Amino acid sequence: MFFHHPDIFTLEQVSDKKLEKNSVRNKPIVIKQFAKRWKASELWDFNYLKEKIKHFKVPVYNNFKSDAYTPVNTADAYLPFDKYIDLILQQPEYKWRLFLFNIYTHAPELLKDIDYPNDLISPIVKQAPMLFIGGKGSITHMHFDIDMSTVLHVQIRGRKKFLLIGFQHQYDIYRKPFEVLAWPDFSHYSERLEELEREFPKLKDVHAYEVILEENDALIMPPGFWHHIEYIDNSIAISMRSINLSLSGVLRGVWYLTGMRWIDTIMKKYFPIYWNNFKVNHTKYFDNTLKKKYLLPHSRVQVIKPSEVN
Ligand SMILES: O=C(O)CCC(=O)C(=O)O
Repeated sequence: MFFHHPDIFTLEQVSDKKLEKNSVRNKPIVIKQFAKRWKASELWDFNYLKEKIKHFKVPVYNNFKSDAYTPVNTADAYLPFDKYIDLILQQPEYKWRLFLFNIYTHAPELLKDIDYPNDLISPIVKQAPMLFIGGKGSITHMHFDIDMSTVLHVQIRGRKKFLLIGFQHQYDIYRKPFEVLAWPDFSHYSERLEELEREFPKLKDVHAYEVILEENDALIMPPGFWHHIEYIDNSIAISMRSINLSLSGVLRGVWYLTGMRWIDTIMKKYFPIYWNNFKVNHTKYFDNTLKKKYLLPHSRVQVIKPSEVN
């Protein structure tokens, strides 16, 4: 993999309109100390969020990569928010994530602590400011956002490391057919790069960006950008999105959100082995070794998922 740096701006440079909207197209952009003006920057911590969200049941996800049997878009568990936060605070090894929690719908009181940055990405989907929380060591596996929108990700507490790869590399990173995910597990990729490239040789052609987002920093991800995220600390972040209004963006977004996801959901539910093997056989650049690794036997033996093992 070839590593590049994103463009880095200060808030002043952004306010001076030095950041042209067009430059958001193909390269990730970091804006240092972006959220400094937000009330959230001062107010948000785990206790404050506990007071606001209380025991509302939230979807949480573990660090296991999804497999042939993982239902599409389903959380690994549902917990009362305050209990989930206590687990993060009391157990340093608790690596579970709260993913895509919509504060507009479920905690609108928090909206007064943030601003919609319409001058940066527009039109912003006002109804979709999403909260992301996770314990130190949590991992959000490599994926791209299914709606092909531009995403502004704002880090409020803690730090996170992002590995970012343009959509055009979808086959070089071995995208799973009919999914927004990739076959390789990029967990702790920095320490395992050679091993990863040996197993998945096309990764050698990939141009990637690495970003460490610190408190108050914001990251703009262009439409379709693949992202893999490692939580360096306990973390609180929020993301906002603007729909990609280009014709290809709209067509892709609609197909992915409706057709592709629907087909994948049904096939995974009723024919998981057949569907997995279909995907393996239709993954571009899979050699025989990789096929062997991921093909599942058509046996009647009951398979126990890693998440079911105590
Ligand atoms: O921060 C995370 O864990 C996930 C963020 C993400 O996937 C997104 O903003 O689209």
